[in-house]
Amino acid sequence: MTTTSTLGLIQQRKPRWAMPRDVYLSDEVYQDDLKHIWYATWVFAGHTFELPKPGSFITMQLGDYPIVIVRTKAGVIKAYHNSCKHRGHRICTEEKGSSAMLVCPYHRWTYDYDGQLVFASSMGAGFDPSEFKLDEVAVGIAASYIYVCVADTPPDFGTFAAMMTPFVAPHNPDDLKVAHTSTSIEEGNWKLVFENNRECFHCDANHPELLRTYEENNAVSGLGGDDDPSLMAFLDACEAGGLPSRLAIDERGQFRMTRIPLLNQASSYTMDGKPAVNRRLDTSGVDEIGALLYFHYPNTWNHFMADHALSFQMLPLGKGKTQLVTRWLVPKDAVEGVDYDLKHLTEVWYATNAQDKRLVEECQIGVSSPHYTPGPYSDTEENGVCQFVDWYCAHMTRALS
Ligand code: 3BY
Ligand code: FES
Ligand code: FE
Repeated sequence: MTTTSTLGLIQQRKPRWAMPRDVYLSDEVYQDDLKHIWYATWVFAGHTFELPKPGSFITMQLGDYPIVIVRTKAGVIKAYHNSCKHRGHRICTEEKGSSAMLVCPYHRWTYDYDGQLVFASSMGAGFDPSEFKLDEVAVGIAASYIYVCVADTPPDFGTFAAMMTPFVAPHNPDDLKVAHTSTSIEEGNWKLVFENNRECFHCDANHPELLRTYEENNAVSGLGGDDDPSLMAFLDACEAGGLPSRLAIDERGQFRMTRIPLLNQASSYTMDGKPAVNRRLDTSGVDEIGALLYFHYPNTWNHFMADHALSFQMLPLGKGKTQLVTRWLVPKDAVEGVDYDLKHLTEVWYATNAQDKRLVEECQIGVSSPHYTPGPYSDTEENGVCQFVDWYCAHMTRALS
């Protein structure tokens, strides 16, 4: 008998083979993904520098949960369920901004940034505002990265923060700003988006702009043979300059840090390989520091180069629809048009993202065919995809058993 439960589908998957069709298509799997991954683990929400002062806020939609993230009067970053305690209207409806209080647009219930209801008109005697405090969402912060978790009892954040911070901190993440953001809606399941990201097997055929500077070689990402002498010399030089660089990976595979050299002495993901910004993020004094790569499942991958950084944030909008937000990060005192040119900075990843969006969408169409059957992974080029799928299957098996 064919089983269609999430666990049954996962058990059907052969090691080092793509996953069965319904893992991407079924409502039940999507609900299980939300419940056991998106609502149970830490999700990247934005950067601390996007909340520059008390009163700053950003909002996000995490599955069915609208969330608002604020910087309080005391300067602390907090997150709340963005749903009014009166009749449920979303309190904060803008993507980002700044205001003295959180005022619900429906009937003007007003909350301070500590979540206290401080104004509600015409509620009569006996109404006690202290009973209508906003509900907090857990926040974890590491090296400018704000993560949120809507679980009642969030899993440990400290292990990730302790592994990630030494890698990212030398790039001075607290002194960055967002130079540019792009939001793309991809008609594909979120797992297809991450699978696509975790291999460069598709790069030769699809990413001419990226391949000017990005080395399509598994030996550099800690997923293939690791003893290439020039790679070792690169890693040694970076580490001697105080930049942790050698592969570090979570014991369950949910997050990973590693540094790679860029191609042809390039220092940035630009069309000419030259820096896009006339500043350095790091103070290592090492000429070529390549790119620090970090991912955290289920929703972010990141690149830190000498002159700028890129953060990618994925959020599911439905079982076959995913939002991808790309942020280009530059030193906060860099001035557009003077210290960097926006086109030079963004053109490679604009092209790459558009190419990847197409790949994901075509993959969703192909996987949706009743005729689709999973195929085997390359034993040299798709170790990263396999690592993601192994993590996913192991995580879901633990959660559902
Ligand atoms: O998309 C990424 O982040 C990685 C780097 C280049 C292509 N891909 C494997
Ligand atoms: Fe927010 Fe009425 S629903 S004030
Ligand atoms: Fe790609």
